[in-house]
Amino acid sequence: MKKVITYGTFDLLHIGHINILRRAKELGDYLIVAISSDEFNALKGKKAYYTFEQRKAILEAIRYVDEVIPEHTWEQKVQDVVNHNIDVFVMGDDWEGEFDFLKEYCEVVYLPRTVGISTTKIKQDLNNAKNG
Ligand code: C2G
Repeated sequence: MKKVITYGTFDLLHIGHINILRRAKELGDYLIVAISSDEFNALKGKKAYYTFEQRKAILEAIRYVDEVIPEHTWEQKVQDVVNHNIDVFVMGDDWEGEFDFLKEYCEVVYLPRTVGISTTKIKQDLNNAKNG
């Protein structure tokens, strides 16, 4: 069984998230998603709209996702790849090159981001609509 892992906040789930999850799953047979905890989000300078538990439940409902684990630190990736016998690590190409150190342990794939959508854009558009 070819195991794939990807990481992220996945807040306000949108088509960009679905596209990367679908393509990540296509690279293997089993997809693990490591979702940033609320505390780790704070480290990333992010405040998610949905709590970790809500984001976890939403991702677990997606057909491409087989397992969801928490992401607590930047440093846990090597341990995750080893502990879960991961074959392929996937991230959007906004992270191009950032995780090449994992190439010692598994394949590292950066996939093109979906253009024109982001959680930040959703929040901005909703805010603009509200303010007219
Ligand atoms: N993504 C995408 N297209 C978009 C928006 C996001 O392909 N329009 C991808 C990102 O490249 C990332 C994943 O969706 O691979 C999750 O994005 P975020 O929730 O923004 O995650 P991020 O804050 O980048 O967290 O340790 C890694 C970090 O936890 C990554």
